[in-house]
Amino acid sequence: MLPPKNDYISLNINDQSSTSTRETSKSLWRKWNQLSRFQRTILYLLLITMIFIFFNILPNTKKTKITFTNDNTIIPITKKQINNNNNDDINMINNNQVIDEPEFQQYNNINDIEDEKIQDNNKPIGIKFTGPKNKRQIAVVNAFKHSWNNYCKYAWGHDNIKPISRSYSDWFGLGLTIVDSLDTMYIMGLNDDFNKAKKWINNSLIFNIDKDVNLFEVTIRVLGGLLGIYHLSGDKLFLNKAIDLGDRMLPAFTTKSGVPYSDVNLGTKSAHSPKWGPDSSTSEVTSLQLEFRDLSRSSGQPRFEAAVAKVSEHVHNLEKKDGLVPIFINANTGLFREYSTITLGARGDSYYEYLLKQYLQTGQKIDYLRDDYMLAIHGIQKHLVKKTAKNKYVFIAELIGTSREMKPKMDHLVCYLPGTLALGSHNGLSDEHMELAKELTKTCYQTYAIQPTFLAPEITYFNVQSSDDDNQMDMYVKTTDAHNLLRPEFIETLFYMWYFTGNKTYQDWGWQIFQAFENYTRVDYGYTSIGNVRNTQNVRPRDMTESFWFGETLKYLYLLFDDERKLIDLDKWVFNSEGHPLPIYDS
Ligand code: DMJ
Repeated sequence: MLPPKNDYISLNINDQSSTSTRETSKSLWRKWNQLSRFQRTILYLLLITMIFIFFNILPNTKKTKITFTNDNTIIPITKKQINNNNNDDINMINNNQVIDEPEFQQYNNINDIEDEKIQDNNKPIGIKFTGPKNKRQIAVVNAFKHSWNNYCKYAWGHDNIKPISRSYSDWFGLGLTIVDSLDTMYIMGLNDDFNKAKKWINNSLIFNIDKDVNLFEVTIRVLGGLLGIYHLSGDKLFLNKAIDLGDRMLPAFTTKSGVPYSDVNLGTKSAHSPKWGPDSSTSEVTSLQLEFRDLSRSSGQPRFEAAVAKVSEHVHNLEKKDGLVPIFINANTGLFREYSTITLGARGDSYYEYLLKQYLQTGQKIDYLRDDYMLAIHGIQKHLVKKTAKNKYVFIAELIGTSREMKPKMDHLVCYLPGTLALGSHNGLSDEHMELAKELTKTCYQTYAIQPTFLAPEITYFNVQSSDDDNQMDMYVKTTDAHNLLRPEFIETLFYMWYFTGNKTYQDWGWQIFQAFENYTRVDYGYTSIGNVRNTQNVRPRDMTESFWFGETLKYLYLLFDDERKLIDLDKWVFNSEGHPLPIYDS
């Protein structure tokens, strides 16, 4: 008889439970009915508020991204905000039918990218800028507007404006001026202009074109430009374009040595040496790393970083002259062209710059980059640092060809070096580097100040032999080198020197040079390169505005006149060789 007993007990319990539940609900219902209408309304409102909080606020606070305002105040962007933007971006890209690569399709789900980025980066993204703060910055913005408005009118979509003939020129056919200008406009707070440019990027920047381009130039200007503005604005459109471009450039690295060819066809994805010879330039193959690494870190796709890290490691293992490199390297053999010139100018310059900047970009964790940089600066001090006979101006000479004969000549391009030295010194590498930086800054300033236009020539020669002639000049310029292309290097250096020392003299020097640009390069329809800095009566305008005027020269001027030195935090960002800021990672 046991089973029935068990059944009974079981039923009894359930019955008790349901009875008690019924009793409880009855009593709750009774209590509810006893409430006044006012009390019930309050409870309804409370319930609605709790439901709202549950569905709208809690899910978004789980994943927030950190962003910095121009005051460096941290404000969170919710994932919902990001996703709203992303949907627009995806639609725009689909309309353009850019998504045609298998790798690229992996990014159709933008939420995946967001999750990835939140997990492994947490880098500053989506900074807001509020425009010029003082008269000098306003003057620079006005110069930018004068150049840009005329570009929009007469050269829209082309690489460069020709501001005298009111026409344009094309180099790669990639709208270089637009891409190089994006982050400058963003930093200057020129929002309408920026949005107009962004639309063009979305609708008209197409990489599937059967055209050879220079790997280095497109990397620093276009890839760097897209990544820089991606990080500043947080807009995925730019990252997606960058991934497409990166994949089109990767075939350049499929050489025996891994050292890339100089030229690549973005449409056919085939690569080759330059037309003029079998070699690539050393600075070019070693100045792709910041951009390709950032592309990998931002997209979560390691192939870009893998390709460029291999080049850096390869060059690291090559024999050098006290850390100094010849300016040509063969992509097939992977060897330097023996006895080619050693210079910190054309074809050598950014090899040294990217050793330091890669080291900083990767959180100062890759020792060989720092060691190669330190060795190179030591080599520069040993072999290339010279002084003029009269005023003892310090400059960086070149070692020419087979004989490695010293040539007392310095390209304007070398004037980036003091800024780089100051950056290294700020990061604890050497106080001595800062002393050299200060000396070189003075010399570069003189290359401007001694010219009647107050503009530096492309190349300056130096007198190192003492002479009895009291009129002997420290510096002189050859007729063929007397042009000025609106280059940025010295303004870039002044920005770093101002940023790290707070010495206003550097700002004042920049202001003098800016006024010289105003006086001698400003024309009715923009700013032009000139052929002769030595003659105020006839500077021989060349009818050309290079894209680095927008991307670098004017940007660095604007940053130089940032009295608070807060716009871009150099402990969080590193500028690529074309002035585009990329985030610093932990490793
Ligand atoms: C720019 O394209 C870059 O700064 C590059 O590193 C050197 N040449 C020009 C500016 O002079």
